[in-house]
This record gives sequence, C-alpha cells and structure tokens, in this order.
Amino acid sequence: MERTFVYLKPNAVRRGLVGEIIKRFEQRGIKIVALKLFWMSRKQAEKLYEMHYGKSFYEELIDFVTGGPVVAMIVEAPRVIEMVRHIIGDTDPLKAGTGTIRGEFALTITKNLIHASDSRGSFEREYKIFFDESEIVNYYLDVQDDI
Ligand code: FUP
Repeated sequence: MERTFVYLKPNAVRRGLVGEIIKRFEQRGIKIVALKLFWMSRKQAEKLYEMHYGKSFYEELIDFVTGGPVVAMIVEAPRVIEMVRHIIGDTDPLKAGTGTIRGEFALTITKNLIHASDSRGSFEREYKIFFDESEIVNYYLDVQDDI
C-alpha cells in the first residue's frame, strides 16, 4: 500500500469540479484517508512550491493557489503515486492524454486544476504542510478486495 497527497486547486473548486474529480479516484478503487476544504495560506503555498522560487511563473502560481479555497486529500492504494499521476495527466494540459483530468478540463499549465505528489519523498514532504497525523483516518475499504 502506498499513499499520495492530492489537492484540487481553486479553479477546480470554483468550476464545480470537486465531485467529478473525486469520482474518478473512487471509481478506480482509490481510498481517501484524509479530506478537507480550506484556504491555503501564503506560507503553505511558498513551502509547497519552494523548488520553484525565483522562476518566471512563481508569483503567478502562488497568487493563483492562494486565491480561493482548495480541497486537499491523502489517498491510498497500491502504486497510487504513479496511478494518480496517470489519472491527472501531464503538467501541461496540451500534453495530457485524452481521458485524464487535465486532458479533459484544463487549458493552461499554471491553472492545471490539480496537484499530486510525484514521488514518496514528495509525499512525505507535502502532506505534512497541510495535515496533522490525527487527520488521517485508518479504516477498511471493502472495494479494495475486488480490484
Ligand atoms: P506538477 O508536479 O505536475 O504539479 O508540476 P510541477 O511541480 O512541475 O509544477 C508545479 C506547478 O507550477 C504546476 F502545477 C503549475 C506551475 N507551473 C507553471 O505555471 N509553469 C511552468 O512552466 C511549470 C509549472
């Protein structure tokens, strides 16, 4: 079993895509173990995107992700890091495959609707910016016996 950190960016919330996106994880059999809606602080955004500090798109990115509420999740399944990146599609919506979230609903790189950790190391760093251990719920999901 593996976990990953996912968050739906403010434009996904504004466009009413929260249900559509979560549905895609659930129908794949991916288990949600933490979930919340909140307004990301500038401090959290700067920590999450610290590797992009100084790049041309950095300020626009920070303003965008702190410009409205987001929905953050921790999800669990076998090989879920790679699985979720497949469901989401390429960072650039132009390169994102048909049938992926970005391939169907996103137009630009900065406003690409959703983020997911790209490695175990990223997951360990990222989820701690947004979740306390006490917010992660351990439970049994029957559907994972059938996938
Ligand atoms: P991803 O892991 O798919 O979220 O992609 P990156 O970590 O490479 O980029 C993080 C965010 O920076 C992207 F979601 C959007 C933004 N970005 C840009 O706005 N322009 C770029 O050229 C690259 C990234």
